[in-house]
Amino acid sequence: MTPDEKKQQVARAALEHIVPGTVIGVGTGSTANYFVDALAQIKNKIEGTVASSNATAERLKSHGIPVFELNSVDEISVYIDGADESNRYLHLIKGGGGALTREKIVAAVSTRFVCIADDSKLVDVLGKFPLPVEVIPMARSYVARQLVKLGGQPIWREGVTTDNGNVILDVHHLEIAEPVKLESEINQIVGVVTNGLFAKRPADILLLGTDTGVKVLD
Ligand code: ABF
Repeated sequence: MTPDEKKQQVARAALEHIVPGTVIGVGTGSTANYFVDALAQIKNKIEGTVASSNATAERLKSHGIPVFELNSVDEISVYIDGADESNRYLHLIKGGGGALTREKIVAAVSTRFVCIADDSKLVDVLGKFPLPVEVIPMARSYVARQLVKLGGQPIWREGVTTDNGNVILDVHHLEIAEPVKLESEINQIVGVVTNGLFAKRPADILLLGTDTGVKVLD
């Protein structure tokens, strides 16, 4: 099975986690895109969606699926999104697609977070995938120096502006033994908006696409 076939497989499997008649959160990236396409087939079963990026909002609307502003919604029953890496405890690295801040906000509001990914994303120790950090533009160099002190090698994702008007530093060469601790340490650096570690609020369940079918970790 190709990685894309595995992503499609888990995207379809995620439909079983939808709570009918509610608002659901929808993430960003190629796996989330397959989920949006699958969701279109059952769109009448949900009240609508909140999207974690402008790109996802456009894709949802193109299928005729209602998209609400988060501030007009009281509750999100479930958030479905991909990841760049996950460990066995469902601590994630996210943000390769640049939407980490909105993804973290939607995940925080959602009762349940269902992560969908192909099996190449499961790792023993997080950090091989460079950790994205969203930063207020004027603080970029300062934040980069602080990240070096934490043992990483930050690289500015040049030419990229997030949906929130900020920049991204991708931090290479981190071996993340304590994801919850590092997530808070990076968030303490003045000028950091969010980092791509989803450890304090991990996924509740991980659906992994494999050659032998969908594997469930929770
Ligand atoms: C988002 O999409 C991210 O947080 C992560 O960066 C990415 C995963 O991409 P893909 O599904 O294309 O592998 O959920």
